[in-house]
Amino acid sequence: MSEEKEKIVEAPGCLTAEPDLEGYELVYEKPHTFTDVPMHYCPGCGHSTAHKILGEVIQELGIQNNIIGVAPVGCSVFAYDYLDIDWQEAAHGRATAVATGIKRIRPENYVFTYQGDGDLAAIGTAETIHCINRGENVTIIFINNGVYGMTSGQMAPTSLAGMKTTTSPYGRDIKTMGSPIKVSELIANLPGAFYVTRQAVHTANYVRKAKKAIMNGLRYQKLGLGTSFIEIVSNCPSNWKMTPLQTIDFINNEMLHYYPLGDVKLPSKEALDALAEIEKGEKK
Ligand SMILES: Cc1ncc(C[n+]2csc(CCOP(=O)(O)OP(=O)(O)O)c2C)c(N)n1
Ligand code: SF4
Ligand SMILES: [Mg+2]
Repeated sequence: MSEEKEKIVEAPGCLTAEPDLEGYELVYEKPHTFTDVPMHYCPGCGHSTAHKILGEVIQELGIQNNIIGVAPVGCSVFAYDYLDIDWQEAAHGRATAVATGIKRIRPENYVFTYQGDGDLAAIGTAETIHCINRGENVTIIFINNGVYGMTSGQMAPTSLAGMKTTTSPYGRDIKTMGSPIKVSELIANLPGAFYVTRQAVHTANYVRKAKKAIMNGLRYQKLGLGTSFIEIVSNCPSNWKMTPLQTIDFINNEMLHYYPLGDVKLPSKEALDALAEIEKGEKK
C-alpha cells in the first residue's frame, strides 16, 4: 500500500475522526447534516444514496434547523438516526397523516415524509391519497424498490409483473394479483398534487436529477400551493437476490420500462414566477 493511501485509511479509524487531507483536493464529503451513526443498509442499497442527496439538499438550502422529517416503518425506519434534523416516527403507512398534523401546527417548518412502497402504497394508500387530495403543503419522498424490503421481500403494490417475491414465488400474476401501481401517475390526477416526478438513484446522472427534484419539492413549500411528490425508483439487492451491479441492469432493463423517469406534473409558470419573487426577497 502506498504511503498516501495509508494516510487516508489510518486517519479515519472510525467514522467520527477527521482524516488528514493535507495535500489532497477535497472532491467528496459526507453531508454536514449527517450524524456519525453507521448506516445499517445493505451494500448497494438505494436508500443510502437517497439519504445522501436529501442530506445535501437540506444543507444547501440551509434549513437543517427548520425542517421536520416523518420516518416510515420499513428499511428506512432508522432515517432519524442518520440525518441530524428533527424527526417524528410514524406507524406503518401513516406518515402523510402525521406530516399533515405537523405542518398544520408548524407551517413555518419544512415538512417531509420518507416512505417505501409497502408503507406508502399498500397500508398507507388511503393516507397518501387523502393527504395529496387535500393538497397538504408537504413533500413526500417515495422509495419504490418493488418489494417489502424490511420484512424479507414480500410482494409490494409496485412489484413488476412476473417478479418473484416471497409471496409471489412463481412471479407476480397480473390476473390474480393485479397490475403494479404507477403511484406517480395515479396521484398526479389529484388537484392537490402540485409537483409529481419520478427519479432514480442507481447512476450518477440520475442521482443528480433526483437531488434537484428533492430540492425543488422542498422549495415549493414556500408557495403553499399543494403537495410535492418525488418517487425514486430504487433497488433492493438483498431481496431481489442480485448483486448491486445486477440491480442496476434490472432497473435499466425492467423497472424503467414500466416506471419511466421524468416529471409527471409540473407547477405552472405563474407559480414558478411567484417562487422566484419570494426567493429574491429572501436573498435581500
Ligand atoms: C401496522 C403494521 N403492519 C405491518 C408491519 C410490518 N412491516 C414492517 S416494514 C413493512 C414493509 C416495508 O416495505 P416498504 O415500505 O416497501 O419499505 P422497504 O423496507 O422496502 O424500504 C411491513 C409490512 C408493521 N410494522 N406495522
Ligand atoms: S433489505 Fe433491501 S431495501 Fe432493505 S436495506 Fe437491504 S437492500 Fe436496502
Ligand atoms: Mg419497498
